[in-house]
Amino acid sequence: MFVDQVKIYVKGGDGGNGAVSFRREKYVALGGPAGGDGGKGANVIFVVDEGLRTLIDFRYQRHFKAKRGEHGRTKGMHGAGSDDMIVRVPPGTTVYDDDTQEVIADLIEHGQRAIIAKGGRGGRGNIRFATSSNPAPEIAENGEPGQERYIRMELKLIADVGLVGYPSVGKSTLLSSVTAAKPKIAAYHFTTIAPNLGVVDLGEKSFVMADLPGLIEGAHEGIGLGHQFLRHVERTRLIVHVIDMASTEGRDPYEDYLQINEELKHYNARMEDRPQIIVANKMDLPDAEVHLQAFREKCPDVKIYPISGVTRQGVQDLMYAIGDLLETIPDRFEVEEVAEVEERVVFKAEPEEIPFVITRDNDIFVVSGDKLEKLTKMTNLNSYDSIQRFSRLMRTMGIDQALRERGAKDGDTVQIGKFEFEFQE
Ligand SMILES: Nc1nc2c(ncn2[C@@H]2O[C@H](COP(=O)(O)OP(=O)(O)OP(=O)(O)O)[C@@H](O)[C@H]2O)c(=O)[nH]1
Ligand SMILES: [Mg+2]
Repeated sequence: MFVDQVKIYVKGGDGGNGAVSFRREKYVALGGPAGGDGGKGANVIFVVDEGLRTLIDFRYQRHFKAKRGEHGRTKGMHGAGSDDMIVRVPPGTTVYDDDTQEVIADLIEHGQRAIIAKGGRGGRGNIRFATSSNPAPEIAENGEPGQERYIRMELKLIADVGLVGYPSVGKSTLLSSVTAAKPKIAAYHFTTIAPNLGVVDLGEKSFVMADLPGLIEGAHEGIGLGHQFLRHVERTRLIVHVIDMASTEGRDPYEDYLQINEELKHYNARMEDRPQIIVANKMDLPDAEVHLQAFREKCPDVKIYPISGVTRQGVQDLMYAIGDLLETIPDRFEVEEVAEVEERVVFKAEPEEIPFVITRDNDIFVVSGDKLEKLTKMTNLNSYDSIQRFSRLMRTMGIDQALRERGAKDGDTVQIGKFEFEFQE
C-alpha cells in the first residue's frame, strides 16, 4: 500500500514569564509583592478532518509553532493564556516522534484530537514566592518552555480515482504527468503490474489517483492480471476510463469502451453505477480526431474529455473536472478501509523526564537533564533571590550531593545549559 509521509517540526508555546512587582499605595511605605503569573502557552493540537485526504499541505508548511502565553503584570494581574493552535489532518494519520519512533497519536475518526506539542505553563509571579522570612521576594519564574519535537506523519493512501482501460492506452503516462508518481511506461502490454498511486494537487483541494494494470477481455474471470486489481477499482470512488483514441494497436476505441465496461460489470454489478469519466487519450496522434468523431456519434450523450498524456493537452481541465465531480461523491469506502488499521493508540504517556546526568568536560562538571534544563530556562538568573531559589532546588534534587560524589571541590566550575556556576560547599 502506498504511504504518504512527511516530517515536520512542532513547538508548543512557551509560558509567559511571571512578574516581579510591588504594591505602591498611598501611605504604604513598602507594599507587598504584586507580580502576577504568566499565561499558559498554547498547545499544538491535531484534529481529524474528514474533508482532507492527503498530507500534501504539510509539504508546504513544515513548522508549527504555537503562541506563547502573555507575561504576568503588575497589581497581581495574570497574563492571558494563548489559544491552542489547531492543525487539521486527514483520517488515518499516524503521528510518530521522529527521535524515538514512538507513536504519539493514531488519528482515525472525524473530530478526534490529540495534543502533539504541549504548551508550557506560565511562570509564577513574585506574589507566589512570599514567605514569612522573605515577604518581599524579587523572585519570579520565567515561563515553562513549550514542548518541541520533530514528528513524522504517515498516511496510508486510499485512491479516490482509479485509471482503468486496456493495456498501453496511456494510464501510467497520465498519472506521471499530473503527480509525482514515477510509474514505468512502455509500449508493451502489462507494463504496470501493480497499482501506482499519486496525489493530484489542485491547490484548494487534492485527491489520490491510482494507475491500475490494464484490463483485457476476460479480466473478470482472472485473465490477464484480472481479479486482484478489479478489487482495487471497486474501492475507488470514481473510475476514469482511458481510451486510446488514436487506435494505435488497431482496435476500435468504441469496442474497447464497451468491452471494459462489460468486464467491470461482470466482475461486480455495482460497478456499473460507479461514476465514470471517459478520457480520449493520444489526441496528439494523426487519426485520433476522426476516431473521436465516430465515437461521439455512437454515444452522443456521454461526455468525453479529449487529452494527450504526452503533450498534456486537456489534462489540466480533466483534473479540475475530476476534482469537482469527487465533491459530489460520498466516501462510501472509507469505513471498510479504516477497519484495516490495527493499532489504535490514541494517547501515550509522556516520556519520562530524566532528572539529571553529570559528565565531565576536562575540569568542568557538566550537569544535564530535561528537568534541570527546563528549570534553568525558567529561572531569571539576573535576580539574586531567583538564584538563591535555584540553588536550593538543586540541593533538593540531590545535585549538590551527586557533584560531591563525583569529586567536585569548592571553587570548581559547574555548567548547566548555557550557564556556569562555581561549586560552593
Ligand atoms: N502519442 C502518444 N503516446 C502516448 C500517450 N500516452 C501514452 N502514450 C504511449 O503509449 C505507450 C503505453 O503507455 P503507458 O502509459 O505505459 O500505458 P498503460 O495504459 O499504463 O499500459 P499498461 O500499464 O501496460 O496497462 C507508451 O509508449 C506511451 O509513451 C499520448 O497521449 N500520446
Ligand atoms: Mg501502466
